[in-house]
Amino acid sequence: MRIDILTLFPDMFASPFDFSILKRAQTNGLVEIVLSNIRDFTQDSYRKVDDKPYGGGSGMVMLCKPMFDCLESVQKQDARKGRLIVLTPQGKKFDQQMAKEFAAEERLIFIAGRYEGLDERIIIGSGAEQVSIGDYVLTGGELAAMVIVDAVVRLLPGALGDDESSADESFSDGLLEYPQYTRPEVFRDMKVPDVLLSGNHAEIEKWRRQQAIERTKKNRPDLLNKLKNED
Ligand code: 6GU
Repeated sequence: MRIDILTLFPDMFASPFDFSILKRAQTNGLVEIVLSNIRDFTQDSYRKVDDKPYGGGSGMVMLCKPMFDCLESVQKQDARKGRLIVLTPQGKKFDQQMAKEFAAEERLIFIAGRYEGLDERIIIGSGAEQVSIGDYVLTGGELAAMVIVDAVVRLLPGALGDDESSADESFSDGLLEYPQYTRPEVFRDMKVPDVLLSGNHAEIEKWRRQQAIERTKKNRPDLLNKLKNED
């Protein structure tokens, strides 16, 4: 998979992509992440990427021209068309289902906006999908892009080791994950539940399922309602 990210701050991405599973996925050739600086596609001596909004109001709006020049240059770098995504709090909310869809693409192109927003014609003219990572406002799309890339890359076949399977983790069956324990059996008077030491795999399965349901009921009742409505 190839992932392109168009941003004014490519340096923000160095460290998050340089550790653990994401680093290994790149080294092993599962994913190539290409960062492009929108400012490199300005033509004026100020290297201007934004301007005041028509109609007035606070903040600055990102210009069409550098963005489209950057996007068209990026698109030409590879024959794969890819899925184009603009990161914005106005977008459809990203979730595990969307992560799975994205992981099945051969190329993803993300536009990370800064400032108060993008000229609407960037969205209309490029045909990009708008995606948000949640109901809060970030200073730009960069952190959202990192979150999405992380969630997608770990789903690529071969990205996780045998002992890191994504099959029974939170959200994979619509429930939060069950509680996990490792050694020692007792830590500060807190004991590992007996059932996990019993060796009875059927009982362990049953316990884990119950725990997952209880935890979901307590922390994320909205997920349970979703499950019910799908039945
Ligand atoms: Cl994608 N961008 C910004 N600026 N804020 C957000 C977001 C995206 N998703 C949630 N908040």
